[in-house]
Amino acid sequence: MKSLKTLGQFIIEKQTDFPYAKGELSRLLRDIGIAAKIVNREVNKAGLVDILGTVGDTNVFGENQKKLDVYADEQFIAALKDGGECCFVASEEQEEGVELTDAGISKNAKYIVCIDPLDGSSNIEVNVSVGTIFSIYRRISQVGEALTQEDLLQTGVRQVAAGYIIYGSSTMLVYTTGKGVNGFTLDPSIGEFCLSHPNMKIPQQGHIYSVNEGNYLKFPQGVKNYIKYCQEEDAATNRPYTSRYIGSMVADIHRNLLLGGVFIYPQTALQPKGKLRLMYECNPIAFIIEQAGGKATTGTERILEIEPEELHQRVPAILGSTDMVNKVLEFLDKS
Ligand code: AHM
Ligand code: MG
Repeated sequence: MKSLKTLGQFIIEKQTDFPYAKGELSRLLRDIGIAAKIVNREVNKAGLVDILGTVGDTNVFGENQKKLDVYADEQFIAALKDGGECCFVASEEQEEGVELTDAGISKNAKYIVCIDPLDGSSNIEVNVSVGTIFSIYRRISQVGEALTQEDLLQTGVRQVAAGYIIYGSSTMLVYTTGKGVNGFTLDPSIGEFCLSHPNMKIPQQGHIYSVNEGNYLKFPQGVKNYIKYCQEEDAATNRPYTSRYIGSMVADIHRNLLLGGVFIYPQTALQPKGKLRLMYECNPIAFIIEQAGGKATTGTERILEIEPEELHQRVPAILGSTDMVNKVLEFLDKS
C-alpha cells in the first residue's frame, strides 16, 4: 500500500530547499492549513446551519458581505495571530489590514500575508465551489521597526509562497514556494491534507476558455476577437474550444490548471481596471500559474511585475496555458 504524505510532513521535508530557513515559513504554511480545515468545516455545512445570508453590513467596496466571508476572515487572522510568524495581514475583507506586531508572540514576525479569505462567496448559497487565496511576503524593514508602505506593497515577484484552497467536491490546498506547485487533498476521515497532485504542470495548450461572456459587449476589441476565434471551427487547432465559467476564480483556475485553458477577466467599459484584486487574487494565482509553467498578464504587462499602488488595487487578468495566453495577446496587439 502506498503511504500517504501529509501537508505537514511535506512542508518539513521541503524546508531543506531553503538552506537558511529557520522553519518560520513552514510554520506559517501550517497555520494556514489549520485555518483552512476549520473554514472547510463551516463551508461544508453552510446549507445546514443558519450561517448563510448577509451579515447586514457591506464590505469596504459596498459589496454585500456574507456571514461565511466574515467567519473565514476571522479564522485566518486568528490562526496567523496565534501562530506568531506573521506581522501583518492584508485581507480583501478589511480596508486597512491588521497589524499583529503588538501581539507579544508576533513581535519578531518576518512575514506579511495577503489573503482573500473566501473568494467567490456569492456562490455559496447555490452550493458551488468557493476558495481561499493567499500570498506570503517577507517584510523588507527590520524586525522591531515600524512597518512601511514598502513592506505592504511589494511586487508579486517578491512572493515567497502563495496558494489557494478550493472548497469543492473535495477540498484541496495547492501551493508554491517558488519551486513548483503541489496539491493536497483533504482526507476528511483523518482530517489531513494529503499529497495528491505532486509537481502540478499546466498544459502548454488547452481547449477551455473561461470568461464572463455576459460582459462581451463591454470587452476590449481584442478580447472579443479572441472569443470569436475560440468559437470558430478548425480541426487543426481543435476548435471550437469549450467555454467553462464558474464565476469562482479558484475553481475556474484549478480546472484550467489541471486540464489546460485560459481565464480572462479583462477591463470593461464599466470596470476600466477589471474586477480582480492584484494583491489578493491575481498575484498569488499568477505565481502558481507561472510555477506550473503557464503565463499571467494584464494584457500589457506581466502581473508579477506590477508595482502595487494600493492594497485593494484591481487589474485585468489573463492567466493560463502559455500558448493560449500568447494567442490572446496576439489578438490584443492586432486590435
Ligand atoms: P469576490 O472576491 O467578491 O468573491 O469576487 C471575485 C470573484 C472571482 O472569484 C470570480 O472570478 C469573479 O469574481 C467573477 O466575477 P463575475 O461574476 O463578474 O464574472
Ligand atoms: Mg475575491
